[in-house]
Amino acid sequence: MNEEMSGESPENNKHVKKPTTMPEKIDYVFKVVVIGDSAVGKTQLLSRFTQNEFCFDSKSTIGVEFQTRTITLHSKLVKAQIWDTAGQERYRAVTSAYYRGALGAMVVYDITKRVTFDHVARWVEELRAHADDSAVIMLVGNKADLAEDKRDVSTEEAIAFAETQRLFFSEVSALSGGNVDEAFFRLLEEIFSRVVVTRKGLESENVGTVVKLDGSRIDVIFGSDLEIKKTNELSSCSC
Ligand SMILES: Nc1nc2c(ncn2[C@@H]2O[C@H](COP(=O)(O)OP(=O)(O)OP(=O)(O)O)[C@@H](O)[C@H]2O)c(=O)[nH]1
Ligand SMILES: [Mg+2]
Repeated sequence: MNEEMSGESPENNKHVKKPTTMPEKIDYVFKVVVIGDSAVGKTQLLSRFTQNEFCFDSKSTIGVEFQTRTITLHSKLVKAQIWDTAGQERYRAVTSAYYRGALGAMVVYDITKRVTFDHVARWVEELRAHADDSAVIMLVGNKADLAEDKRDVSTEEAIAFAETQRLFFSEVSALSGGNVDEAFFRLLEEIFSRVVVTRKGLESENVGTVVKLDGSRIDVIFGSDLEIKKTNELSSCSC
């Protein structure tokens, strides 16, 4: 008997179970931090990657925020937890807590502002001082949509710098979305192979103690000195 014939609708029939949404089973949580000078486009890169959105009137970030996107890598569900903080010096009193537990980092500069590229070495230094040695680092030149008229840092120079510092490199545009997914996926793939594949190899060889990094082990920062917002649960636009 179908619903129309019986006169019963799922709402007035107590015995009809409402469909429940099964919580997704996350296999791994990867924390990635995004750093770089103010106004290079860090927040908009996160918005583009996690929500496919862009805001022209983006406000400077104050404190710390994170956004997440769940992706599938090698048949595993990976939650990328991407952390964003202020590039402005006066808001940056939180360094070690921010870097704690990060498996990857994006160091962002603006290809139209030379000074933001000149500061990359300092950002990498800070990262290496605070983050785990095995963290995967990617240098990201943002605002590639402005490359034709306003470029101030050549791709060749950035590649040469990335090579000397052993960083992955990508030029992207948060505005157009060009290369954004590719850059994040490349970083997350590399984390996956370093953290998951390497550790599995070690497990199978029985070398040392291997901690499986899974959904139950998230290094989330809590502290009274930090202002932390999970932005993608607040509003659809980060402006
Ligand atoms: N043309 C262009 N503008 C961009 C791009 N990404 C960001 N912007 C603009 O650059 C400005 C700064 O972007 P934000 O994402 O707020 O920069 P931020 O690095 O997070 O800055 P802080 O939070 O101060 O550290 C905003 O006006 C954005 O609209 C891009 O890919 N292309
Ligand atoms: Mg910001």
